[in-house]
Amino acid sequence: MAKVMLVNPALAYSGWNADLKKLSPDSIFIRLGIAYLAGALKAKGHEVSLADLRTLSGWNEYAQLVKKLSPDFIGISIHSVEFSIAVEAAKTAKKVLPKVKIVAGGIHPTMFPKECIDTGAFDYVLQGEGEISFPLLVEEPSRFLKCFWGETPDLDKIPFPERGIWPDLKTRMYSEPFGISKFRFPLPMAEMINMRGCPFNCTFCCGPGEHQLYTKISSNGERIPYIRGRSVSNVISELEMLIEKYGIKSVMFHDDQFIVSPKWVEEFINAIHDRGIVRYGLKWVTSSRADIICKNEDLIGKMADAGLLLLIVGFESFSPRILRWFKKSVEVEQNFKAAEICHKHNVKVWANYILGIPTDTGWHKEDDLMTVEGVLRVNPVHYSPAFYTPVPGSALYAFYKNNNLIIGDEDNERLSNRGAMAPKVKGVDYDFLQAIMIDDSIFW
Ligand code: B12
Ligand code: SF4
Repeated sequence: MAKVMLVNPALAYSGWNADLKKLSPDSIFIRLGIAYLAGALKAKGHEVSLADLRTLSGWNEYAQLVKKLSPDFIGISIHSVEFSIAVEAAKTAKKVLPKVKIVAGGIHPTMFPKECIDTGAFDYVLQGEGEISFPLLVEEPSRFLKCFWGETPDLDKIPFPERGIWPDLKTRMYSEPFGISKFRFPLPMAEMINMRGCPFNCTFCCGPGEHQLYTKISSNGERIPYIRGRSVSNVISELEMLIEKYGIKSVMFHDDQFIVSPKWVEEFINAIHDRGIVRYGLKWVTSSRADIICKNEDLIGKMADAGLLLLIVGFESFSPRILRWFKKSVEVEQNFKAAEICHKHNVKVWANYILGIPTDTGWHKEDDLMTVEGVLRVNPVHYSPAFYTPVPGSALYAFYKNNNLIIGDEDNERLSNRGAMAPKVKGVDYDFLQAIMIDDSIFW
């Protein structure tokens, strides 16, 4: 049996000593990838602990925790915006416990394994999914190369996420994560995910990164994207477990796109009716795209009848030029129509949109003005703006990097640890954006 400490380095959009009373998804959400690894490790008899940096006061407290827990292995889950924090976490742990083996995993190490190894901070990089291979690594590390691919799991056969490694899980479940002034979710709320990967190819998003992360080996030996979901019965079993164990009243499905297969969604809705989950009163929230909502109006109605309260819609922009630049495959009119459909079925709309996007013709403030006007017309229950970030692994990242447009230099480490509202791209007037941005969050 090995002692494994998992690290959630999610400081970038949150911070040390994150206050759970300040309602923000970045501070409150657990990380399901880590919880899945914990479930898989525990099922094999390993002892698992957690260092969620947001719950600590700083690097000193983290070093003390490493010393106290004295793990054999440390696994750090890394998104690009957290890369420098993850490197610091690995280096700090090595100073305290020079013999500990440190493993990097998640989307950033999958895309940039050499960059991780070159820091000298990690002993291993696991690319791809970790439920099968991470337990094997901690059992017999000598079998593994420094950098290796995790075996692809069957999503119906892996243990459910072990959320209990968060000692403050109940507080998190009772902290409504959205901070919407006009509307509250029934609590406690749990987080779940069905799909791994997204079939769309929007250029601002790290979809290509996900295509590298969720993969399988094809019959001719090539590694290919493997976008897939769980069976309806597997998702229902987890929901029933969460209702029984925690008495959850609501659930957030973190899928990139909940409606990838309308047939699956229909089956899921029938199942939650049949199992009495709708009658019990469970409410839910998830994400979708405007074009998908327009194509599936009846289904949106059925989702609403089955407890869907809120849809997070990635409108992203109301400027045709930016929608084309983002290869969103959505027209401005579809954005408006999708919002109408949601309003008609009494589903509240959370509007995600992005400001400050220079294209190959430069930055045009008119694009952002169109977006702000558009999003006002959509009348969402919550406005969720972000300043455009060139995300490593996205199709557009190369354009900003090659044209020297990224503020604060170009390497991934320096792009890390910046909040959603920090200036990221040269040539954008961020004072202007601050002035036109709509901020209706109650706490931040
Ligand atoms: C839920 C979610 C959020 C939530 C919660 C984040 C969280 N704490 O998990 C919120 C809303 C807060 C959020 C915020 C942001 N997010 Co987000 N988010 C997601 C989303 C939709 C699902 C994550 C998830 O649960 N996946 C399912 C689990 C099972 O998979 P997994 O995490 O990949 O873990 C598996 C493997 O990666 C591996 N693994 C992971 N860690 C480790 C560690 C070790 C040691 C090992 C061995 C293996 C391993 O094994 C796991 C099990 O198989 C993903 C997209 C996606 N589908 O993954 C985007 C995604 C991770 N987010 C992304 C981004 C860009 C952001 C933001 C920057 C957005 C913004 N502009 O505001 C912020 C930054 C927050 C941060 N600190 O990183 C990008 C990251 C791209 C990148 N290059 O890093 C993604 C991939 C979306 C995308 N396609 O662009 N996000
Ligand atoms: S923005 Fe949404 S729909 Fe587009 S590729 Fe990313 S997750 Fe998929």
